[in-house]
Amino acid sequence: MALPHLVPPAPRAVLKLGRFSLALDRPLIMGVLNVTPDSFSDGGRFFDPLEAFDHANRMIAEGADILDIGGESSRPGAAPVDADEELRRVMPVLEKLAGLPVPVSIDTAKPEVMLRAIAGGAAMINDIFALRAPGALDAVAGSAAAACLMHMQGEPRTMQQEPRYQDVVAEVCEFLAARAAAAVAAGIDPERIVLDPGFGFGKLPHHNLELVRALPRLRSLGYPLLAGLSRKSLFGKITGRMAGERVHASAAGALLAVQRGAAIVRVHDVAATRDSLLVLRAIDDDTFSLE
Ligand code: HH2
Repeated sequence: MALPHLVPPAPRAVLKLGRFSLALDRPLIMGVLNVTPDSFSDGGRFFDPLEAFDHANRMIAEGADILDIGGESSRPGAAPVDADEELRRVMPVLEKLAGLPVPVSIDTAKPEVMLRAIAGGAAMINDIFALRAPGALDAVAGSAAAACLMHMQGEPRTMQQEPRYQDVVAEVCEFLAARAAAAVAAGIDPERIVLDPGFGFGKLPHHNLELVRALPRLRSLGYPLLAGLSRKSLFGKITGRMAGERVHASAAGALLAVQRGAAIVRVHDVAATRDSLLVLRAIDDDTFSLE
């Protein structure tokens, strides 16, 4: 399949998210805040809104540029959650965080949740279904919120059973280009769109590796890329470690994704990621000040 853009466009200067505008001249760190009992690596730890608030402040102090609150786990086999329950989990935390100087993203695929979250101050909607639910495009288009459009083959319950691709990179490119076009056609400002290949979402380990290698090609679609590799099972396969012990592998993964063109890394371990990205910057940018 011919790619829609063959020549990489000039890198975009900023990402607009609600009332925020973040410069893209350095990689951004999105800190994960799962307000769920069952997320794959931190389920139950921040279910209490006060615990969630403390963790959010810790991540900001460690260098998070964006916080991503999720009220429903997308791990294979996770129990689905209805919109009322998702709102019950997410809204009290959003209310406490909306006044902070860091944009808050809500990880949801439900238009009802999107609308309430945006009204409550969310600056970004991070949708693993890429705004495919009926009403989702309009929910975001009627606002100033940014949108992260992610690729997934299948749906979370069954996505890891037998993912198949002829050419994983071409298929992910084609999907993301089509979703970005649908978002722009619905009225979402291109400066508010982020694309994500969806590591681990209907992908075998070798598919994930191919997609990391192909980040420069995905970048040629013309939108900032988000990479969500943190603590994922790919690193379990590579290192033999459990989810909570994948900090070092995840920091390496974030670094390598940024080197290949990711603009945002979605991570659980903000301090480790920040340090690894600072080392990269010190080496790559000879104006980086060590004084
Ligand atoms: N990964 C997860 C959830 N949301 N969103 C984007 N854009 N990209 C990702 O790679 C991504 C995502 C899965 O991680 P986590 O939130 O820690 O787990 P769970 O879905 O079990 O809550």
